[in-house]
Amino acid sequence: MARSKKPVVIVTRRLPDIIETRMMELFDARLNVDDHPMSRADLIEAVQQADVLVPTVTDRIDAELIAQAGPNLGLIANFGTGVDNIDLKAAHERGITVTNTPGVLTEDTADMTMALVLAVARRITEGERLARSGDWGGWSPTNMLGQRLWGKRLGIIGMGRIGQALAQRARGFGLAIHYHNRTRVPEEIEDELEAVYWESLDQMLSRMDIISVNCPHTPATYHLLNARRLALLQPHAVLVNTSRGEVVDETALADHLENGEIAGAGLDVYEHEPEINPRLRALDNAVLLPHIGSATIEGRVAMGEKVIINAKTFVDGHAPPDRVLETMF
Ligand code: 8YV
Repeated sequence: MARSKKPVVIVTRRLPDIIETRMMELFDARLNVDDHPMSRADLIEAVQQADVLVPTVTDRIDAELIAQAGPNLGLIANFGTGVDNIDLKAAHERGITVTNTPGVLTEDTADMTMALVLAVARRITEGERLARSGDWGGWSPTNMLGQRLWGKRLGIIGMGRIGQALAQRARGFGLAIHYHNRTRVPEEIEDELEAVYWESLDQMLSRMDIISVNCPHTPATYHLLNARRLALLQPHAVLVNTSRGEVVDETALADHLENGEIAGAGLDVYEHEPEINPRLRALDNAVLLPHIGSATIEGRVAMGEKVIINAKTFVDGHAPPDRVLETMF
């Protein structure tokens, strides 16, 4: 069969209509109509047929898969900012360009992080469950007391775009901003956010009231918050993670929450998605969301637009704007 003249773009999940329509105009776009995560066999077929593959966080694009890529696969245009689902080294060794969608989900993810801080500190979901249960005995001065945010210390692990957007919001809630990052951010940003830099993550952990994980998942950040580091947190501390589950040792976190060694956790991401550790699911002091940190209509469309720009630029023979280099992570 003659190959279509338009480049074959295989999209592993359903995207907003407006994005799919535009993709079909521009490319020979093949959509995964049932929207289930692709099976390994389907992914192998996809990398063999595609000129451009558009995966999401639910697709594992590892070295073994990349080794089976067909001769035409030139671009992996990830629908997402985090690229821990892709073996960058294997892709680059094979001459495959990788792009992502940075910047357009910053504000939404920062909003959701702040929402989780509030939900845990002020016991919002617990209160909602009580209100719905029919068991609420009426107002009492000691009912469902949470923690005041105003005047507390927020420690942000990873002061990139999302960390900074979170800091801006948190300042409005009267939180003092502290952070740990691979490298110190420029002085003007520190000044604007009145942010205190901690070179030692361990020291920062032991001094904070709230900790937010906003760094990418890389080999260096895998289980960054392990049992030893979680033990440094104060008993009233709240931990929030909207980054990647793998950054926190989930079993150790469940131990700490069960034993009251920290006050609560707000999680949007998990080590083995879509499975959520049943021990976490059983806890009242854990607020659990199903990886929806960036899930807004506007955000998803903007992500799709970035994918289209990256793919179109690439197939037209130019360097796409959001190239991901191995050195970035
Ligand atoms: C996305 C995310 O929803 O972009 C990311 O890195 O974690 C999410 O907000 C998802 O990854 C899309 O693939």
